[in-house]
Amino acid sequence: MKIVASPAYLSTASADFFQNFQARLHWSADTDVAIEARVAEILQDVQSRGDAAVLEYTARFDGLTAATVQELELSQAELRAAFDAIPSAQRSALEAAAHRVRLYHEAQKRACGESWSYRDADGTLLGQKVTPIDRVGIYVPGGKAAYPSSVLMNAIPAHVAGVGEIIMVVPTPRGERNLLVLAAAYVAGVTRAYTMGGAQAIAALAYGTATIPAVHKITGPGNAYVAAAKRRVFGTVGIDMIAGPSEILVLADGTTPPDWVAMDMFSQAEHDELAQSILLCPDPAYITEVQAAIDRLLPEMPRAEIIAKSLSGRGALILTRSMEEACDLSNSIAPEHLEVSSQDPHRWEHLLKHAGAIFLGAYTSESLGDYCAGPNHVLPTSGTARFSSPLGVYDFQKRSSLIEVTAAGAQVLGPIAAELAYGEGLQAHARAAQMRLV
Ligand code: HSO
Ligand code: ZN
Repeated sequence: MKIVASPAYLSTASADFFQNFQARLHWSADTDVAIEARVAEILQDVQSRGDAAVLEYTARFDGLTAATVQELELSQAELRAAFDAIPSAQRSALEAAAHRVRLYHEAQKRACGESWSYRDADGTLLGQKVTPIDRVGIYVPGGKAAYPSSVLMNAIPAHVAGVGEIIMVVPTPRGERNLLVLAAAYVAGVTRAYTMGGAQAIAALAYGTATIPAVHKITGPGNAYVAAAKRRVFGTVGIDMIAGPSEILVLADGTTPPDWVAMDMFSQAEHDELAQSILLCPDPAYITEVQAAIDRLLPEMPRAEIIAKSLSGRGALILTRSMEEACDLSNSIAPEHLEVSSQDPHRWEHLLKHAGAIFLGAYTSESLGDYCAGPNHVLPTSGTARFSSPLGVYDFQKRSSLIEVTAAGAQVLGPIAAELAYGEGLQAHARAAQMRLV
């Protein structure tokens, strides 16, 4: 049977555009109550029985039996051995990608990850001290979404931030290790790794066990159980975002070869049947060419079925009245990845406000950003780019305010504080400030 990918064809000029557009866009992140209940039970169990519970769940869900949790630990020598065992072309690519991702995050740290302070006229020192989180956990999914590139994208910013200990967990069904994932852990500077996954691994990281030290923050994607577990341990530890399916929005002025755009749309669609690929373009003839490229290229794709389901179920080719209108529409979607496929991308860039990552110009395929350009590929999805940012060095740091009031400064601040403290009925506050007045 011939596989076809038919994204919805929509025009902003048609009367029912917004209705159809909303229907396409909608994605429900509703959590499954059965999953929630199961996860709550697992978390509780690991919290009370520790290592023994972790071992039982790992045997039951991953078919991996071990007598102790130490046996599930991968030593640095084993990570190194994995690196040595992969083909040399993969070794070089991993190192080149890691190098660029490191440089980018070092620049990010210099720009917005350093402590700062100033003194006011009385000599009072005010500032912010930036410190790394002591210990973080990185979840790496097993199975179809086991991405070595995601190991780099999570561990490198943590390393650059100065995190003391980076503990990776990766489900390893029946003990079959993913060498490329372990090699990436080696390259990225992971300090400890355990072959365990699921809600039980999240629980072990959040609460700690006799063997596994509790971490202070957990990042990294996972399945519905892992997402539910991360939501539940939030508060005990920090978490990153809960990622939805991948998304790409291509804003095209019709000057990029249509095959390039079709393949870029495939590149996100191949992640997941629920991934979303959207083209916005003011030129109807170009949209027809992209659809023709989709039809021609799809049969060559090993993941044609996933791509077809994603494009037919959630994809859209949208004819806009102008590039300006396309920019507005893109802002209303706030996509994870936004490609500005134009010969003059900077003309449109200043109109674009909400996107996880913006890829400028025909040569900037989103896939380069996924692996090796440098910026992080962990990005806000499902419209959350309206209020959140890519994973970065700042996610592995925290900030403490610094205040040093001089004797002269205390004379200025004391009366202000005392006045407000009496207003709030808090006498000790007021008197503490007043005692320092001369
Ligand atoms: N595009 C994905 C990341 C990824 N792509 C990993 C390939 N490997 C996140 O949006
Ligand atoms: Zn990708």
